[in-house]
Amino acid sequence: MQTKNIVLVVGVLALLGASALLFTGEKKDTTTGDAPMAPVDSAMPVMGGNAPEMMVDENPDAPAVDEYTMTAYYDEKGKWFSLKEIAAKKGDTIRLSITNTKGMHNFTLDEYGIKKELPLNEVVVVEFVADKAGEFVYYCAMPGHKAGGQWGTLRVVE
Ligand SMILES: [Cu+2]
Repeated sequence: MQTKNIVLVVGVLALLGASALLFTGEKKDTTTGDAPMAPVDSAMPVMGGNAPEMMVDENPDAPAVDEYTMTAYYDEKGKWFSLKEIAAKKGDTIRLSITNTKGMHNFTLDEYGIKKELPLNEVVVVEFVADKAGEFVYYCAMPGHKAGGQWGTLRVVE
């Protein structure tokens, strides 16, 4: 997520730079005319209107590393993962840092062949490439924990 944002910011900065150059070029061309102020006013809204459109197209298929942090625990109401949903684009790397703060738990994601024990008060990093599209349920395979609420949805879109 952070990587995506940085890429976006860099893209916007590059865009602003390009717009400035473009703007300077137009200004030079039009100053040879009779009314130098008029082109400046008319050019402004056009620049503003173009920027958001181009931001959407910024690296749409670039793979990213999605980092998440969650805890595994239980309370009087059930057993839980603090994160109920993870969304990714196919091909993204998902890096989950999980800390078991109470009880005995594991992180299981059958479709990706993942089953990691979560020792108490240790950060366990689960990292994999989301190379299968669809909706998958990650859960704790300790008896009764999934039924007690300890599961979430991994949503991978094409
Ligand atoms: Cu559990």
